[in-house]
This record gives sequence, C-alpha cells and structure tokens, in this order.
Amino acid sequence: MRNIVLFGPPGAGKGTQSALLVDHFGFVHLSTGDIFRANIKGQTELGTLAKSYMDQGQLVPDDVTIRMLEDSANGHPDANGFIFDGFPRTTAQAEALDRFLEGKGQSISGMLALEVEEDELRDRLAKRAETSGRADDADPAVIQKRIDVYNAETAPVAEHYQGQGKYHGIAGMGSIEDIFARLRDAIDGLA
Ligand code: B4P
Repeated sequence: MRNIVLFGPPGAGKGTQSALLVDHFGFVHLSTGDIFRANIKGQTELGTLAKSYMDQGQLVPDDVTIRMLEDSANGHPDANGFIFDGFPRTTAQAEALDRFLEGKGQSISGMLALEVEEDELRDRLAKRAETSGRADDADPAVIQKRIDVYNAETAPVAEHYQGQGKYHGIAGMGSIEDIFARLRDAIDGLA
C-alpha cells in the first residue's frame, strides 16, 4: 500500500493533480481544504471556525485540523492507499500523521512536492478567483498572506520528509498533463 503526501504552495496544483492521481491509482483522496470548504458550505461549527482563518489566509489551528484528518482517514478502513492533499502543512501535523499511520502499521511512502514560481502561483489563484467563489482567492493581499504563511510555516515540512529520505521535488510548471506524467512516474518508482 502506498500513502502519498502531495505538497506545494497555494495554487501549485495539488487539487488538480490529486483528481488525476485518484483516477489512475485508486487512492482515497483526503484534502483538508476540501473538507473545510464542505463544512463551510454545510454551516457546521467546524466550518464557521475554519472560515475565520481561511478568509484571512491563515492556517486553521493544528489540533482541529489533525483531529478532522484522522476522523476522515478512519472513515476509510478499506483504503488501498491515501493521497494527502494540503496536509500536513505544519511540522506538528507531519509528526501527528506519522504517529497516526504508525498506529495502523503504515507509513508515508513519499512526499511529492510541486515546485512552482511565485508569479505563476499568483496568476493561477487570481484566475481561479474568476470562477471559484473562494474568498481566499479574491483578494491579492490574502493570496500574498497564504504564500507568506506557506514560506514561514509549511515549507519546513519538506525537511521533515527529507530527513526520512522521502522527499521528491517535482517540476510543477507546464501543462497539467506533463506534470501528471512526472507525478505518476515518481509514484511508480516508490516502494
Ligand atoms: P487548499 O484547499 O489546500 O488550497 P490551495 O493550496 O489553494 O490549492 P491547490 O494547490 O490545491 O491548487 P489547485 O490544484 O486548485 O487550502 C485552502 C486553505 O485551507 C488554506 O489557505 C488554509 O487556510 C486551509 N487549510 C487547508 N489545509 C490545511 C491544513 N492542513 N492546516 C491548516 N489549514 C489548512 O490549483 C490552483 C489553480 O491553478 C486552479 O485554478 C487550477 O485550475 C490551476 N492550475 C493547476 N495546475 C495548473 C497548470 N499546470 N497550469 C496552469 N494552471 C493550473
């Protein structure tokens, strides 16, 4: 069984590529961003809390996010591998994910990190704002805040997996099909 962390800055294409990887490999897809957005839409207590952070470009607190991710994963006892999209985003989340999988006799097979230039990220998110209805895409100041939070709090997560020899940088510029082919080949190469 392979468990993949799909990593990268906001707008790197994690959600876009996850959909293609799920089709190809049959992973269960767990996107913390999608779960938060579903809760916002359903006007749950979690959604109200998450929205207050997301609309500012901030991360939702670790304790809430970790509990939610673990509950979601536990909802798929028969999964033949997970793709974690947008999680972990802090070192504390990465450590919690390791402990959680270890408790199930599993581990992360590899982190695939999409590498995209900042100007391209800003362009993609501004373009997505035209159709997404996402408050966090609509304001350039919030987009910049998300990129800054990524650089300060999320980028160090790569070191966690580098230390385990599990980090794989993937060029995230170019066509969606070409990037998918790079990710597919990298996953095929994982034990
Ligand atoms: P996410 O939902 O994870 O969203 P994202 O980082 O903005 O986007 P992603 O990388 O998936 O980009 P996409 O494929 O859509 O996070 C949103 C917020 O939720 C966070 O800011 C945070 O507040 C909160 N959150 C989520 N997880 C959390 C956690 N673990 N802890 C705490 N808080 C958390 O691509 C973007 C756009 O680019 C799309 O329009 C797409 O069509 C386009 N695109 C994709 N690939 C392209 C390509 N190759 N060329 C051109 N355009 C491309």
